[in-house]
Amino acid sequence: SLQIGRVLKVGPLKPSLAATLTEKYDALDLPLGDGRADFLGEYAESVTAVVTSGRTGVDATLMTALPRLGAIVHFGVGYDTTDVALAEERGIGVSNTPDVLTDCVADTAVGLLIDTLRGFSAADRYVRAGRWPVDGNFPLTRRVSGTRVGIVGLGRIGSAIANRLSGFGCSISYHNRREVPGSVYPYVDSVVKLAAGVDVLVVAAAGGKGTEKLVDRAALEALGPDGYLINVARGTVVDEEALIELLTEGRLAGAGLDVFTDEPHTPEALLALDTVVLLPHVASGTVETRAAMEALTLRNLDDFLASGTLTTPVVEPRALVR
Ligand code: 8YV
Repeated sequence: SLQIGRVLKVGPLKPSLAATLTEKYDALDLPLGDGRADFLGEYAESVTAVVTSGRTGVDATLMTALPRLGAIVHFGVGYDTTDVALAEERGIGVSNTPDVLTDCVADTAVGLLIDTLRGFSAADRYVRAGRWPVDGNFPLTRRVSGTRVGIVGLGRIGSAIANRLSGFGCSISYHNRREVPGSVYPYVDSVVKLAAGVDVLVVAAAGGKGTEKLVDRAALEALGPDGYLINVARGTVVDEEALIELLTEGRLAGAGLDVFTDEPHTPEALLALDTVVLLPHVASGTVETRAAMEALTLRNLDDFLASGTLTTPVVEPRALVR
């Protein structure tokens, strides 16, 4: 007889998604910490699909503990917390939720850029602290329209950011793993060179081992005391220690950050800096986009359970695991 196997939830998920997985798919929650070994002893053999998010993912240890696993379905476009190389080796399919969040993430990048250069969050704090009548006009800030912007990672999201900023009369250039064929924007073959020629560097590259500290100390130094860094990708793509040091010493003008290396923790040193705008990883966080991400997550799961394929695969499932 055909045995579909179990769906396993790994890590915290959007509550409505978690509820649907429980009610419609009889999915189980992987316990955190202590109960995990006992749970795996009982259920590991039956699990064929995992639903997780970029926050948690499936590492080599968990993947190895699930011998019949056929698909890892991610809520989110990023999947750097999952060992994709091992999944590929084992024929385990991996999916994400591309496209549906591109607009909101690009909107956030532009909003964060404007906030950082114009100091809106700092100005808001100024008003709330009652300083306007006491200290007078807020200090002058930096013009956004017409600035030179370098995009690190000209994928779906990077391109959407570039298109939006073109509307602000910004001159756009980019760095990418490889030159993007047909792109109207000039390609620069290193991050350091890109940083040296722009006012603002916007990070929109995928996370993971291949991009760790891609924006390194040398790139941040090249950006310089009048330069700004905006990051809506992953904290790991930037040398965070160097970033903090340069911001603290005034060797970078400012930064707008939606992502950090150790979320949900944010480095203490950044909290005191008025030149920095800090967001709690909200770029895709609208009602509309999160609903679309949820629907696409479930479509991937349905496809896998029905036919062993994925709707939006980053790794195609090789074996039909039932
Ligand atoms: C989060 C994101 O994943 O899609 C991504 O890669 O970083 C975000 O959309 C989302 O909050 C789910 O964890």
